[in-house]
Amino acid sequence: MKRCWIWASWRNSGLTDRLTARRLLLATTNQGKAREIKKLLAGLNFKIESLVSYPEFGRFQEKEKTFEENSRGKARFYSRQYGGLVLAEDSGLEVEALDGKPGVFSARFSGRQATDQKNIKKLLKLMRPLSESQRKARFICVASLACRGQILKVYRGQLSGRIIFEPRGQNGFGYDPVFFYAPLQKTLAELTTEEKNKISHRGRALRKVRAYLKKFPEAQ
Ligand code: ITT
Repeated sequence: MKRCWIWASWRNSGLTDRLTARRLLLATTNQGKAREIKKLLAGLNFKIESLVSYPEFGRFQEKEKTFEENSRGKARFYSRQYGGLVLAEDSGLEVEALDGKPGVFSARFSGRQATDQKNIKKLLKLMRPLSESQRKARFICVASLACRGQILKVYRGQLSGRIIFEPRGQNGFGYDPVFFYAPLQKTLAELTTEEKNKISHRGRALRKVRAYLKKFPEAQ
């Protein structure tokens, strides 16, 4: 594969920065994800940028049936427009008794005007008849790194738990208030970002991304 040199020449940087710094675009519009990912990648020798600085890139339309296809598509789409490394991830919740729903539709489960609250409300309503033993669920995260339209690496992480009957906790985002993690006897929304990152699907996938980036570009 063609080597992907990303010694940056980003705006307003000095000569030293241009020669030594490396850029990584976090390709997500979800502030909850971005907060967790920034902590998981803290301290690496990369300038981490966000899509907020690049409104001209437009928005990738997720149309695929799997997390991996969406994740790869998102990473490729933004990396064709960005002169550096791109990290995209597709993630979501799969409920066993609902045949894996909401799955890739997790963000828009309650329709076009979906919010976290509306998604949770719809999920709890659908699951109301289900007993405790029928409430098994898992979060999936597929993280992809790309450069100039080519995928470099794809990593996966998952977390098993169950959906409770009423939301609990104020932290996190998405379905965190209804996702109960038995080993800690808490929902993910009752954990701090650091505690959640230690065990979460995203934490598991991003620690592999981190190990790869630590060795980059030698790792290619
Ligand atoms: P980007 O595509 O811009 O990254 P998005 O929110 O649309 O943002 P996804 O398509 O990957 O991203 O959908 C992820 C959804 O899955 C997210 O909006 C939540 O509803 C749910 N989700 C994923 N990870 C979660 C987590 O750690 N905690 C709670 N809910 C999560």
